[in-house]
Amino acid sequence: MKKIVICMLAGLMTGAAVAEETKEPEMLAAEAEFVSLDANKNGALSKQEADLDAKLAAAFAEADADQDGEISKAEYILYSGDATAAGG
Ligand SMILES: [Ca+2]
Ligand SMILES: [Ca+2]
Repeated sequence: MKKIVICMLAGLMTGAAVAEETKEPEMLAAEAEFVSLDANKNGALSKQEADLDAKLAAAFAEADADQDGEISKAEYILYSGDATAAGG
C-alpha cells in the first residue's frame, strides 16, 4: 500500500520536472535572441537595437511594457512568449 503511494508521488514529481524542463528551452531561446540584439550589452534594447529585428521594431511599443523607451530582458521574454502563444 505504501509503495503504491510512493510510486504515485514519484510520478507526480517527475511530471512536474518534465513540465518545467519543456519551458526552459523557450526561455533560453528568447534570452539568446535578446543578448544578440543587445549590441551595447547594457541589458536593455533601445529602439535602434530593436530596429535590427523587423518584427520586434514593429511591436516595440507593445513589447515595452513599462513604456520607458527600452525593452528589458524581462519585457523581451514576455513579448516573445506572447508572440509564441499567438502563433507568431
Ligand atoms: Ca542595449
Ligand atoms: Ca521597458
